Amino acid sequence: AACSSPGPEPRSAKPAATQATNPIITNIFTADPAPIVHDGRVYLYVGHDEAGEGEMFRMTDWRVYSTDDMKTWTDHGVIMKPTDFKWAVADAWASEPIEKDGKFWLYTAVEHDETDHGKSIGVAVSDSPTGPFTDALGKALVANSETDGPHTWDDIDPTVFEDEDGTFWLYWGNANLYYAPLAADMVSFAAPIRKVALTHFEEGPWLFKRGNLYYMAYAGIDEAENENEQIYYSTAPTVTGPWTYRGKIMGPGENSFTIHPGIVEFKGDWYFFYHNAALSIDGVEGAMGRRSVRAEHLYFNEDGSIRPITATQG
Ligand code: FUB
Repeated sequence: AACSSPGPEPRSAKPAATQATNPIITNIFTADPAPIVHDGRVYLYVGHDEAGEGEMFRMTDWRVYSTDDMKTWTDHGVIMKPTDFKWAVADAWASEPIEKDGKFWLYTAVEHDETDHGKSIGVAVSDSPTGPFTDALGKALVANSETDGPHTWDDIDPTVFEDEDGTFWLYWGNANLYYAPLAADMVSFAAPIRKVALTHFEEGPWLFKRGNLYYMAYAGIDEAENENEQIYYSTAPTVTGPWTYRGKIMGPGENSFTIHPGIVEFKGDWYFFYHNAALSIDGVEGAMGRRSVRAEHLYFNEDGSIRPITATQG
């Protein structure tokens, strides 16, 4: 995710000229949206949900779509599969790309081939935002970041961000939120991995900056309120904190245990990408492992807080 200026003042309730239509992709099930802006277009990276009945997730590839108006989307197809990493066996879980010096680096969560590793983070690279992406390292960038971690899937959901000083930062995690600065080669760390606790944090961090404020949006659980994930956020004066909890951005995704944020500024408007499981395709109903990616406008208040967002129906 990128640094950005504060942008225009919040708008009235009047719909903006660029209105996203939901769900964005209606012919397949998609999840874990990761939008970036490049050369006047939004490139939207998603996982592809194909779970059958009784299956939690089956995700065998990542795909990219792009638009220049937030209305008409071009399908660029499959850009990579987990098995393109020789050391991985399955699970195209949440991923996020970033551009550096004309190359596109994709940080991904996959199932490692050694069962005791569980989920690990790989890094792939391409000369184009639409791929194809190839393994940049030949092994996992992160595996077992904590030998006594909470479970085997704590190394998932990477979010990557370029700070004003040119340092790239990776945050990731489930239950625990880990972070470290990337080295100039983008495939190693420049400092040891650290950990930070954020209110309600569960998974799916998305790091971005607006003006002087760093934002971490994430999926979290507040069991007193709902058993499903909701989107919360915290803000900080630096990329490493200290983080202040600021509240909820969006409630639970319809029909879905998970919800996953992706936030981007495009042509002066801010957009919040997420998924729910409200879409049915040819009589196949949405489910935990059959989700659909969507987007809404996002507005900031003068104090930098984010106005709560309600999912559009349909
Ligand atoms: O799509 C698989 C997992 O579900 C992601 O990694 C999490 O963020 C949740 O959306």
